[in-house]
Amino acid sequence: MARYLVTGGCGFIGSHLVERLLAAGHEVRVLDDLSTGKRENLPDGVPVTLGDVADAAAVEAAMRGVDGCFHLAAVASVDRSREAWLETHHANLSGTIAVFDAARRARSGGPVPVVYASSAAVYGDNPDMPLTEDAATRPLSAYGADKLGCELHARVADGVHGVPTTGFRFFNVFGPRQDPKSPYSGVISIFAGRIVKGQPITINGDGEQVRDFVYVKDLVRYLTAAMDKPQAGAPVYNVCTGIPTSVNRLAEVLADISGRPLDRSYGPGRPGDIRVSIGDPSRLVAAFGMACEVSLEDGLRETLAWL
Ligand code: NAD
Ligand code: UD2
Repeated sequence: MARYLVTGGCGFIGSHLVERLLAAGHEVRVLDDLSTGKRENLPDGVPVTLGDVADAAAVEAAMRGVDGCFHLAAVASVDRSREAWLETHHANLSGTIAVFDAARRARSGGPVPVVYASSAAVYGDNPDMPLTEDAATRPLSAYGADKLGCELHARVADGVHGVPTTGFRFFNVFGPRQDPKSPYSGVISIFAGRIVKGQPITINGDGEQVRDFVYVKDLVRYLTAAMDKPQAGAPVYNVCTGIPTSVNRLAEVLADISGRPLDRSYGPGRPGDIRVSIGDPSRLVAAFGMACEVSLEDGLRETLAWL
């Protein structure tokens, strides 16, 4: 049994991670400002400290005595990072430095390992599909630039301060508890939430933009596996399937599985939208000995069942 801090644990991905850690018998505490997360996403009894991950004192207090930290707190929206550049920078990059800094001193036995969320947004408009971890990073958004900053500071945490870190470049994650009501949420939760209610959906641009969708329960297995075996050298891994799905196709599959008619219209393309984003999972699979297992269709069924 170990004791872990999960920042952003009340959020979509964080709550699935907390569930998995509790099921494995670990003790978990959460630091979250509830800006997008919800207390109800977690079972009763999980201690939640309400605080800002960019507040060094709050992070130090939350991390005291833990065996490891999963750092997921961030403003997870490309659109929001365009509207609120400096504000999202504080949460997304300063918050990560606060976590690495606190990890240096969190326990008497030495620095605690940190497993943190990066993003496929670091690749930006790199057209070399599928993207391997060695592909050039060319972020297009403040969000992607800050996530790349997290990876650079992870190297400092490891090389200068002896804090073991593992970063994961999540591609497009989906599943239950991804907020269908927020305009900043992922396309699957927005489309699913509307299609089941018989409401129209809007496709940005021509709908032929392509994404690599990862089911959340597949993803959290990698986070816990990385914590079990911290590595030196601040490694970073894609979390992806390598399978492309266009936004048009996604809408059709969702309508098909839910048995509802598809009422779609096409709006202007989203500024800064990436056209194609497909990852190469080879390094992930080699390092952890497991591939993503849940198909898009099965993941969509579980997502629809939760709504
Ligand atoms: P989410 O919005 O559901 O979760 C983020 C959590 O962090 C929320 O509970 C929120 O309240 C909290 N939070 C935000 N700012 C905070 C702050 N300043 N201090 C404390 N808590 C704060 O989003 P998610 O999809 O679960 O994302 C989790 C992580 O995964 C983020 O780091 C995100 O950037 C990353 N990520 C997500 C995706 C995706 O497809 N969902 C893709 C790539 C990377
Ligand atoms: C996702 C992540 C982001 C980042 C990035 C990595 C979310 C919310 N964001 O951004 O955190 O890690 O991946 O590259 O998961 N779309 C529509 N209609 C809608 C909503 C979206 O057509 O109502 C389109 C959108 O224009 C885009 C695609 O769907 O082409 C996916 O959009 P998204 O916001 O789910 O995810 P993305 O890839 O911008």
